[in-house]
Amino acid sequence: MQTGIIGLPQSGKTSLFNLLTGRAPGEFRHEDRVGVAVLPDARLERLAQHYQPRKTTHATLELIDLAALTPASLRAGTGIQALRDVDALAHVIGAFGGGRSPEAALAEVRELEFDLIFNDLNQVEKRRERVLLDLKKQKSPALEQEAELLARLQAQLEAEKPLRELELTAEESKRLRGFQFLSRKPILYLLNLGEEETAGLGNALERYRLQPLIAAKPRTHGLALCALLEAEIAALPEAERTDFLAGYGLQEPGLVRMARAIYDLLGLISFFTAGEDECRAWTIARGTRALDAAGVIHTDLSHHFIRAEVIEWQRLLEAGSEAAAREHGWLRLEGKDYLVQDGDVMHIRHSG
Ligand SMILES: Nc1nc2c(ncn2[C@@H]2O[C@H](COP(=O)(O)OP(=O)(O)OP(=O)(O)O)[C@@H](O)[C@H]2O)c(=O)[nH]1
Ligand SMILES: [Mg+2]
Repeated sequence: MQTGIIGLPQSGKTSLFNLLTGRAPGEFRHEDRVGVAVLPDARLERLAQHYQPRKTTHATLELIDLAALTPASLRAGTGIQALRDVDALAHVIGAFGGGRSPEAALAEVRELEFDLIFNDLNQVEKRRERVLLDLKKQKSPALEQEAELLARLQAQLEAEKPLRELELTAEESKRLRGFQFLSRKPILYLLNLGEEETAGLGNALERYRLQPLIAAKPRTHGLALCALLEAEIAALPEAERTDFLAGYGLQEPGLVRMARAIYDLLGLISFFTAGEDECRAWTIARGTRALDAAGVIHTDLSHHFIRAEVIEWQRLLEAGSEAAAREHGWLRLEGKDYLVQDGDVMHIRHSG
């Protein structure tokens, strides 16, 4: 799963991409715009503190630093086409340097949304015409269903609403996947503020009137940060970060919130395996069965799956050890259809 970092020229896309993927600030490597970001996870760190494993492995996110969206690239359709292949969008709104008023930031968000909607509408109309033509030649329940679904999509788009806000069944969502609709992609709005505004990071989304575009909208998140401040935080020794952040009234770096928001938008959760050898976070989609989660660790584990021993990470630490948790009766034995929960620590019992 890949998240595309998008936005207007000089909005801070590459700065944030570099920070998230651990590249040096100001490192412009145009040839490799795809990078991997580590997902910071305090739960995993707590487990590692306890087990002192030889190795600690965090979950990761794949990011792509896409070319700036310019009026010309949007008009030509090339800027928009590049967004098709990604699974989620992180839209960086450059609001630093005093160059951007709240009105302009809001207009930017609205314009991009309009472009996404317009592009999807074109695609839906074309496909719907085709399906209606086919239906004239030959009736089929599958085609009729598709025509009905496309009519709903068209109505949504004509009302200038993005497809991500449309309630669809899992079956319908699946059927749409091949279209790669742009306004269906989950989106994170990242307001990149100037250093002079860091005191107001906490309520920046309200001040920029972005809150109504985000609040209560499905698969839409927003947060404010300052890329320059994030760079300073990243350069600090671990031990000094908490105090530095507190000085700005912050509890954690914006990058951490950003990575977590993207992970959530993608519908991903983590489960853990923990031991003296390795403590590790594994990435699965929300709603994954234990059997399939076992397969993420190793395909053999799903082939020879017997049961999963499961305990919530906090509970395990409270017990002090797996053996103690077992004695307390806190370790549950779950079958292959158990839906793995975010924060579960699992041990897969297997044959062979
Ligand atoms: N003052 C200030 N400058 C910033 C901030 N974020 C980015 N910049 C500067 O803005 C310039 C552009 O940043 P980039 O990260 O390269 O922006 P970009 O969106 O990748 O730019 P393009 O790829 O050219 O579209 C750089 O000189 C950054 O140092 C910020 O939060 N505050
Ligand atoms: Mg760039």
